[in-house]
Amino acid sequence: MSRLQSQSIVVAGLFITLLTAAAAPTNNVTATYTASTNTLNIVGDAANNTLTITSQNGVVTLIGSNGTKINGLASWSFNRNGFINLTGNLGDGNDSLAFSNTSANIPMLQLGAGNDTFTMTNSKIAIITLDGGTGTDTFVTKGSAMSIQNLLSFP
Ligand SMILES: [Ca+2]
Repeated sequence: MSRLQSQSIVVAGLFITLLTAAAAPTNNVTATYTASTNTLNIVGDAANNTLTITSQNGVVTLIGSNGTKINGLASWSFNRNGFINLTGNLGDGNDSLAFSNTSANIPMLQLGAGNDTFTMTNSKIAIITLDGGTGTDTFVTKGSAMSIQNLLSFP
């Protein structure tokens, strides 16, 4: 009797493990830069995507942290001097996007469901539409200049 119970527990444990592995998001942000429209598009997955976008010497770099990869890499860059257009959707999860030393127009950026954070540091940003999605979202600015038209779904 006790041997049978032991086998049942093992089988149930395996089943749960397999389901968890199949549902786990990879925590990757797909980033593309289209030079003709000067647009950086970022698409997150269901994980808690955490990334920084920063600029130096004509190079814009996206850096993942807390397990987030950018196009499967720890960081990803493209050449661009001056402002960029930023679009995208970070999807589900508690996403965190930090914007540092970069000038940008944001025609449309969705942070998706979850408790998301958008932080700007030493940046110049014109936001047309920033949609926080469901959840309790946080908007932080440090030493930045910005103009905002639509800030949606923020407390
Ligand atoms: Ca996400």
